[in-house]
Amino acid sequence: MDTIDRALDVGGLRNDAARAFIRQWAAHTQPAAVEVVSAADDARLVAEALAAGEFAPVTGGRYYARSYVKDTARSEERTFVATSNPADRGVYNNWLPADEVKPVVERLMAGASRGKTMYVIPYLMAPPGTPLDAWAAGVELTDSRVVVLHMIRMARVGAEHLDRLADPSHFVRGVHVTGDLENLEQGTAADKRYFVTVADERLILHFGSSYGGNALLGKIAHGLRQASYDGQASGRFLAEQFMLIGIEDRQTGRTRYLCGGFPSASGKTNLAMMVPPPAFAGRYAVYFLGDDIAWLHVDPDDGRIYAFNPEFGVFGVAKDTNERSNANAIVAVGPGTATLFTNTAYNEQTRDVWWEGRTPEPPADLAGWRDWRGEPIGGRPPERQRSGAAGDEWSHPNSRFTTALASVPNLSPEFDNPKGVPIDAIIFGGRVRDREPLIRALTSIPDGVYDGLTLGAEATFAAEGKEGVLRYDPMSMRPFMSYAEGRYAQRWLDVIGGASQPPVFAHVNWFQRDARGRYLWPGYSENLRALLWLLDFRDGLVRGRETPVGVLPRREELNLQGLSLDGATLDLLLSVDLERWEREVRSREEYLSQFTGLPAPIWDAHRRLAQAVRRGLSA
Ligand code: SPV
Ligand code: MN
Repeated sequence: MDTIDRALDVGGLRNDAARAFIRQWAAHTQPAAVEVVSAADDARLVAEALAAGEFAPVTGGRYYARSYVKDTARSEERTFVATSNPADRGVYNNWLPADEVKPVVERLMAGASRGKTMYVIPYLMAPPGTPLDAWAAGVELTDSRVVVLHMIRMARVGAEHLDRLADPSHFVRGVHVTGDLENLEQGTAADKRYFVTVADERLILHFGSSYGGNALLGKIAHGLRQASYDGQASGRFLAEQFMLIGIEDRQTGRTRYLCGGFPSASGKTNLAMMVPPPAFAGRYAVYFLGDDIAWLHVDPDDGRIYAFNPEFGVFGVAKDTNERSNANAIVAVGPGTATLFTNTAYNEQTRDVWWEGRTPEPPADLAGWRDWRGEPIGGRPPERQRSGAAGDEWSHPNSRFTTALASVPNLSPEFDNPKGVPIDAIIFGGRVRDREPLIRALTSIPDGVYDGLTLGAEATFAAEGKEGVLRYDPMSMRPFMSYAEGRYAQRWLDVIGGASQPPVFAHVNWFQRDARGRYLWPGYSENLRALLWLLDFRDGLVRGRETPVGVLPRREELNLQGLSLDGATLDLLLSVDLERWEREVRSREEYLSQFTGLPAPIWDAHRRLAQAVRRGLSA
């Protein structure tokens, strides 16, 4: 018996197909050793990471790591979906023929793990026992211990997850090779990074990063890209970049479940960890099920849509996370949670972390503080120490915390229900300055699906695009699309249309501003008020006001108890600027025309909206 076989035996990895996969890739990337890991290895691996200098200690049994300076975020330009079927090419999925791109990545990976350990991470992207378990198992091979420690928090990790498969060879095969980060020419024309999901082979090959979705293959590559492909290939489910929450009404004893998509930086994690406003705390509770991914399916027993979060942890943006924006997150990353912080600022004397927005001002005493690059703040010229200007931040804008679901204070007891929770409402929300009202309900499935497909967030100077121009992000899946958008829209119509009690759809916007640029709505906890209106609307307890763009709350239908908001502001929040909408309709026409095979009911919904807006304007 050779050393690889022995390592697999020691790690309890009995699955023959997995063993063959590991042997094949070990022969190719040439690691010095192979090691199977499980969640039980966490403490030992943390100790090794501390000893190796990959982690620095944070008080309360938490840890800190810096990434390579040019490896700080998911790269959309270097991410590709490959298949053998050209019909899978979409507008957003960067489709490549599998036989063309596979050899390119394989060449980059050849011998690239020399001298390192190849960690074998068997994992499950689902609560154990789910009806979708045929699509949930995977094996990630990685040459990074830090990646292993993140995966242990973000997914259910252990060889046992491969022992229960109905078809033992049906698991996602993921290969992650870090590569020589200092010589990959990131962001240039000669960029050597490749993040490829070969979706029709269920094979994920990621080369050239050890950050977030580039390297934790269970999360985005499997949980979203591969899963959405599997969902349509099997006809069994949808996989979406959605948060998932429960709202309990203690008066009726009922808990209702909502899920929904928001483009990045639109507050999904804050929404899912929401604390009800003080005036509501006695009556309502909000429960967290997930902040980034939901798999949706129709339950054969009652015909309703059920959803679960396939993840096991939270990989949250640190920036602006504080007691007011997200009190539950502050607890979830607190002492005793074994949280991993990446690319925040770090104090090597006090073993503390800080990020922009954690407190209004950075720590007053600069002693021991280093920025995310590892440079001492005290070593900067005084005017750059606390300017907050771009480039002077202490933490990277995409710095993150990684913590287990179990540490989230408002975690729902249903989070690991294998079937998921029944969905009452699906919401979409972007960051829109002056067109989208606080909330508008959509009463037909095609109208709701159309609304999701036309979701977007306004570009800022920081992101690509012209200031204020909408960057469309269908269902918030733009970076995670795995097949053509027309077919994707049809899948949505089929799945939701096949439900016995379809959820109600709504569009929300917490980011409306007045002419002077001030936010009209306080957001955060107060967002619960809009969601409660939606549930009342679904139950027929309120009727709302019909407008060309959907049903809006009447002023008196929103529960504003404990919130001081003047009448003029409220009117603005619940108003529809039809002239802005007319421009939006034209821009949607252009956007939707890019997609081939968009189903007729989607175009019909678009024309209905266009006509209603026109009629409203001439009324
Ligand atoms: C996102 O970018 O939407 C994430 C983080 O959830 S990452 O896993 O890096 O993709
Ligand atoms: Mn995400």
